[in-house]
Amino acid sequence: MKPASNQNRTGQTWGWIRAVWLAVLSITVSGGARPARAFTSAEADTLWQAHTQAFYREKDGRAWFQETTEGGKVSFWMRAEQMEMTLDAYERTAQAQQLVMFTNLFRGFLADHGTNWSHNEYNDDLMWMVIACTRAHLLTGNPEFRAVARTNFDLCYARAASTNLGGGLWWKVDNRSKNACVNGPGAIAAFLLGRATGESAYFTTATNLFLWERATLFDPATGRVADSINRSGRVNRMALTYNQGTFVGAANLLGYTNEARLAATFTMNQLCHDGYLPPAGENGDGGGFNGICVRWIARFMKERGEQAAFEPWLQRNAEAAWQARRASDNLSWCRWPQPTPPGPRSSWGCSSAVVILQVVRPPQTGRGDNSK
Ligand code: 7K2
Repeated sequence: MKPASNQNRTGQTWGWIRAVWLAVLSITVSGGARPARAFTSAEADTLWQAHTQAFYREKDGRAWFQETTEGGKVSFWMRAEQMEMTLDAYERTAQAQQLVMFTNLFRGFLADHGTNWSHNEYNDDLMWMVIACTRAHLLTGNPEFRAVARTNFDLCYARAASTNLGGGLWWKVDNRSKNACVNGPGAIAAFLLGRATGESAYFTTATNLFLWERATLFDPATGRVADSINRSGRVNRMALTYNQGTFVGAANLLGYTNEARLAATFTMNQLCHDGYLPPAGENGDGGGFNGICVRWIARFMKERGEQAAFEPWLQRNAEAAWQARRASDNLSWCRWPQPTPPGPRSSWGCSSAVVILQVVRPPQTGRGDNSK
């Protein structure tokens, strides 16, 4: 028979091993409810600066984003959305330089696409740029931004709104389908123009577009936002993060908090794998979907005090986006937690990581604020 003390010691040793093992397991399995390491606001600066260095170009006060690290100029809607990314950075840092960049991007955009965008047959494209310009107006008071936003919202709405299928906006001028990607942004654009102009008709339009999307594309049982409905009434149920995001954004602005929470929860629980937002193809339209998604979910979370439900998840993604950057130029692609590979990268594909670091605040460590 072994002495009791020996048994005790063995028992203690196993107890320790078990405790350490459980701790490791809980960190791994908890899905990072508390990330092991906390990204900082200096790191948000770094990702922003890396994107600027790789893609932002300016000549004679007119700026654009390169399409890739090799060159080119990014197309209409990806350009509009990277202008929104610039506003996200400004909203976090309040650096006047970022508004100068936005103004140069605005001038560059008008130089390439004019002040009337009716030549573009995609109604969603116009709505994205209206949102960018109206946000910029609300931040600066510059009437030029509002004037262009208003003209183009009005002409887009006039050609896209119809009573077919109960209301809503057609996606394209061929009037074949009504898609979440124009109706969510359309509702947001109308709401922001309501704020920018003080005209109540824009708020009414925003509400009508949102209520049509809720009735037609949203599933209140699950929070799923379907991609589109075609002109024969057939719904494409595919759920994409950017559509979830703009639905949450419109719902939040208009005060439909339950709908916003449902759609955000669906995104977190049904579209993510291991908590990570789905990796999109970085060169197509999808490269920036998660940035759009997170921009509106984070705003909803902050404005409605929903941090307990969504912040650990958003911070886990932001940390992964930071960790996924590559050492050579600090660019981070849209497929975190996988590391960014070497080779040419697209500005749009590298924008989601920048956005998430701007709109999600760093975890508060309890040992003082590590956010600088
Ligand atoms: O089919 C639509 C939409 O419903 C769907 O969610 C996405 C998926 O694809 C298009 S929207 C993307 C368009 C954005 N405006 C410019 C167009 O060239 C582009 O197709 O990706």
